Amino acid sequence: MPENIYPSMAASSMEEGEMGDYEHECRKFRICIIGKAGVGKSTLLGKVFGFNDEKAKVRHKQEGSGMHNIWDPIWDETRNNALIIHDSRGFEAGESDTLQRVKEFIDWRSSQNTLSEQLHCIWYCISAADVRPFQAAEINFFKFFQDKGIPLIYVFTKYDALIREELDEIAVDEDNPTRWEREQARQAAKNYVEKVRTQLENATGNGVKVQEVSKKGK
Ligand SMILES: Nc1nc2c(ncn2[C@@H]2O[C@H](COP(=O)(O)OP(=O)(O)O)[C@@H](O)[C@H]2O)c(=O)[nH]1
Ligand SMILES: [Mg+2]
Repeated sequence: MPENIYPSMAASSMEEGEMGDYEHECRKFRICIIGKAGVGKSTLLGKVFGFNDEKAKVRHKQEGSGMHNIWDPIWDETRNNALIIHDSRGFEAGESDTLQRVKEFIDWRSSQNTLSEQLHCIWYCISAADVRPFQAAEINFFKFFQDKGIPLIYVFTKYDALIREELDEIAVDEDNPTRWEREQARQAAKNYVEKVRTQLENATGNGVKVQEVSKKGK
C-alpha cells in the first residue's frame, strides 16, 4: 500500500471512525504549488513528501503541453498515489494570460462535486532571498484564492539564503561570524518575513499564513 498521508492531515480531535469516512470520501490530496522556475518547488516537495520529480508521472490534460501545466496532475507512484500535485510557474510582470489560466483552473476545480477533485491547499512559493514588491494583478490573484476559500500558505523558500544575506550585512568578518552576529541575522530574517506577511495582510485581508522553509534547515 502506498504510504498514507491522511493521518498527518487529520486533526488530533478527529476520531478514528470519522477519519475512515474522510478517507473514503477523499482518496486524493491535491496541492497546487505555484512559483517561478527555480524558486524551490521540487526541492520542497521532495523534502516534505519524499516526492521525486524525476520519477513523477504527468497526465497531460491539455493539448500541446510540453512544460509544466497547471492542468496536468503529477504524482509519484513510487511514493504515494494519493498525493496529486498541480504545478504552475509563477508570473512575471504583465503575464495576465498565465494568471487567467490559473484562475480558470482553480474555478474549474472548485466547481467539482467530489472532494478528491477539489484543491485542498495552495502553496504559493516566493524566494525569501528575492522578494519583489507585489503587483496589483498578483494581489488580486491572492484575493481570488481567499474568496474561493482554499487554504493558502505563502511559502518563503531559500530561507537559509536570506539568513546568509542578513549575515553578510551584519558580520564584521563574513567568513567568521560570531554567535551573536548569527543570532542577529536569524532575527533580522524573521523580522523581514513578518514584514512581508504584514504587507500581504494589509493588501489582502487578515489571516495571511506564511511558512519559511530551507533545504538546509534554519
Ligand atoms: N540555498 C537554497 N537553495 C535552494 C533551496 N531550495 C531549492 N534550492 C535550489 O534552487 C534551485 C532550484 O530548485 P528547484 O526545487 O528545482 O526549483 P523549482 O524550479 O521551483 O522546482 C536548485 O539548485 C536547488 O538546489 C533552499 O532552501 N535553499
Ligand atoms: Mg521543479
